Amino acid sequence: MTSSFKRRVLVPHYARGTPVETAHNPLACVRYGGDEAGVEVAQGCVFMTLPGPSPVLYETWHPMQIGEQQAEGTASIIPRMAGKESGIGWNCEGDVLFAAFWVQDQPELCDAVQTHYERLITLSRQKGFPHIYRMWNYLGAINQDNEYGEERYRDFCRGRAQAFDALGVELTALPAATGIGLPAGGVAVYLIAHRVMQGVNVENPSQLPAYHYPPRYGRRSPSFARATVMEGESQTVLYLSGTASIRGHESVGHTLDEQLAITIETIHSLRAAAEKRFPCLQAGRFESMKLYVRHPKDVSAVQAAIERAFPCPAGQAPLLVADICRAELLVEVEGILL
Ligand code: 3EB
Repeated sequence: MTSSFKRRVLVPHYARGTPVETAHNPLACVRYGGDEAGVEVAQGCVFMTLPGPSPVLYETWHPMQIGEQQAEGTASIIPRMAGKESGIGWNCEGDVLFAAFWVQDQPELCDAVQTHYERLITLSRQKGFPHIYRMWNYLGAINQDNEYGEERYRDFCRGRAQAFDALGVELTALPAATGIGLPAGGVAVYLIAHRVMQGVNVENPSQLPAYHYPPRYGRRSPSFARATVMEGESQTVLYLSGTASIRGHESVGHTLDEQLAITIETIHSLRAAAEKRFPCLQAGRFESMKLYVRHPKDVSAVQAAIERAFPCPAGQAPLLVADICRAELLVEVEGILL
């Protein structure tokens, strides 16, 4: 008898204002908003809270089937397992893993970020999920200087880059990511990883790869790919990194309207590059997006423009007011296309 098992990846679902943490048995629930930042594991779920104002946004993570595979040994029937070890909350089921940390604020972020990043990646590998395909990074006071006069985002980028170096991750193997500010506190990082499927990275022809940004943006370049694609037999999923108004390596556009137009154009050009390699994405649409806006006054304009350019299912393009990793950037957009 040949048995097969479902090949799956993780996708988010968004809800506002209501405590849906345990709805539909998610692997993880990220709460954007709350006083007590942190990561805990309870009832077979990772709960992560990021500091911020109410109303709270809940992001729950669910396995989605993208194909069937012949069973190899017992890989098909790995049950859900969750835990917290050396500050890393994790939860896995079958071939998908969610893992996260929260680290308290530090006068200099680099060392704490490097240590926790190495623990996070090492834990993913040790649990059997070496293929990290998407990461999120949120840090307090992202555009402020640390004690040594270095912008905290740049300080963070050093720690992250050193961790990837130390663990032998090649630049072209870095996952898609988001890097965004928080109103307060330290550093929150989470990732999704796969047991057997390596994501395929796509760069954007209109932008320099972030890992090749010149030193004027920081001593170490940001460690991320523009997008990572997970290809299944029945579904292919594109995870789009946080995307802002950047051409080459330079921020462009002073007004919100200019930055919005360039951000949308940048997403189209990334999508076109991905479709060349994965033609099935041509029929795809954005299943969800997350919009980040620096100034509250720009909220409705950003929502309207993105909704027009990339219609998503109702409620699945939530917006967060947040600082963005370059002080001149007013808007950033991430998304998942399938
Ligand atoms: C950019 O393109 C805008 O540091 O992880 C976007 C996505 C950005 C991820 C990160 C930063 C990050 O450089 C900023």
